[in-house]
Amino acid sequence: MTVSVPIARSLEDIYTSDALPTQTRRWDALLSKFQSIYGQAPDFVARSPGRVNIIGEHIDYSLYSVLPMAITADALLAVSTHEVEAKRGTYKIQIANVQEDKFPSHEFDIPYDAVDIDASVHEWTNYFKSGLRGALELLRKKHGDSFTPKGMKILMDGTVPAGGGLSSSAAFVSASALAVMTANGEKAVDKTELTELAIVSERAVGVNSGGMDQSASVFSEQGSALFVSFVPRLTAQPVQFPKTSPELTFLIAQSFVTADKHVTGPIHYNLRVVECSLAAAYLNAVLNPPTTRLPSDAAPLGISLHGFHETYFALHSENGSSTKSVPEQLDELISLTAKTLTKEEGYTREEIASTLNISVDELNEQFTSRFPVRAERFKLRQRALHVFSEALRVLKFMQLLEDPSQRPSPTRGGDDTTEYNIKLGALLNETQDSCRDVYECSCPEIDAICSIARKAGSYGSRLTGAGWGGCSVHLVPADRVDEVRKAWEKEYYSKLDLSDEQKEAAVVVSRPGSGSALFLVE
Ligand code: NG1
Ligand code: MG
Repeated sequence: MTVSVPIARSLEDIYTSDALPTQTRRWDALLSKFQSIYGQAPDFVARSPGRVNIIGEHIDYSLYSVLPMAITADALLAVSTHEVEAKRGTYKIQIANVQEDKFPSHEFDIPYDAVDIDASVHEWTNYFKSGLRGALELLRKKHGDSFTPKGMKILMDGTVPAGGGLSSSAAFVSASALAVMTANGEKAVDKTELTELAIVSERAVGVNSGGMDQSASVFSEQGSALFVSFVPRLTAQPVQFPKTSPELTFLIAQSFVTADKHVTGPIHYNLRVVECSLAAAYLNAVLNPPTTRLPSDAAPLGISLHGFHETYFALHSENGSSTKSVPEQLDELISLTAKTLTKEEGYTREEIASTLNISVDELNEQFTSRFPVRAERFKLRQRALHVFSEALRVLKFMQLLEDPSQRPSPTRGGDDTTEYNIKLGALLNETQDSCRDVYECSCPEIDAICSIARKAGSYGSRLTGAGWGGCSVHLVPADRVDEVRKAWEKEYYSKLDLSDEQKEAAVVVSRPGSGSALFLVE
């Protein structure tokens, strides 16, 4: 079944009521600024939100399921395709940003057949170009090589903070791809196609990303979190939190430590992607029969820990299908990993290559040539242990949300809710511990924010997104929100030198928002 990106009739279709007044002002400003820059009204606005990840951190690129939700903050692209003249054989893109001092305007004459992106310079329009490139590839597949792209006038307004773990990049790339598809006459943009092309496109900007952010940005529905799975194919299922009293809220708190994947990728994000693929290859070489090859899949480097997982149980069960439940399988993988990957200090390229029975050059070619990484040793044990245990936590969290015998019920009295909330929160706290100690993607500031919150009444606190700074997410009952805020102010934010604007944005209560949408300007 295919589902198209919805066309919004009014802003009420897009935003929750608490956000409407601010959003209405913002959209009005966007439309009138478009008019003053380009001397005409836009034809449409393409919109895609940021996301917060509730649970399932750093496992999407190993193809395990995750549970994010969209936030209100988003990327908007107002677009017109009228009267855009360009040199022969090219089309013109004029692109401006509402925050023109930070993000200067550009004009590009782009040849029909190739969109050039220089991922080595960090330039804001690269995200648009990567959405453009992906969308055009898809359009060409559909309409044939004679397809000629339309020129576009664009004004962008993004409210997702960059480098904050709320996925400004996926919001921007998804909104861009949606804008390009629409500008080129695509009437109903398929959500799965849009998501898949946004995932691949974002890799063009130099990050080896998984698919969680783009899925959350495109598929989310107001009021629900989203259970995203990547195998056998991309699926996204809305999930509701039980109504409890006091209501459970998600607080998002900024650390104001900026983590820029484009700068630190080689020692952080991209390195983790490489370590996970190497761990999959290593476990396969040791635990599966000789010459077993892992299936190539949608993971950034083409093989994944999930691929190892499936291969292992197919080869180690009678008639190729395991009778164990997935949680039991994950438990088994955790103990197998602990026994097989014993080197706490990590593995050198030579050690891994010799186990894989390939040369170091071949290893570099296969695993570290596409995205640069810098490491002497690869911590395969810790990375695999985090991934399998985090995949298991996601399933446990989902079970708490979905299993009627686990959900709080009115007949079981009020204490029932507290006990339930403690269970949900404990899983989030375990994720944080694993991110900090095993995956090593937290930082002291995030650790501090989490412990301050827990002391003030949060059930569960952890980093969200890639980590190494950025944002954190906290499960807090509505009647403790003020206390948590005050504790952060006193023990964390007051010690930083923040502008009023930053103070304002430091903490937000997040309600699950809606995903990508198009708004046609009359
Ligand atoms: P952030 O840095 O929050 O955009 C990144 C990846 C995700 C996922 C998380 C960690 C991109 C676009 N996104 O999120 O796919 O791997 O880290 O769970 O790189
Ligand atoms: Mg990002």
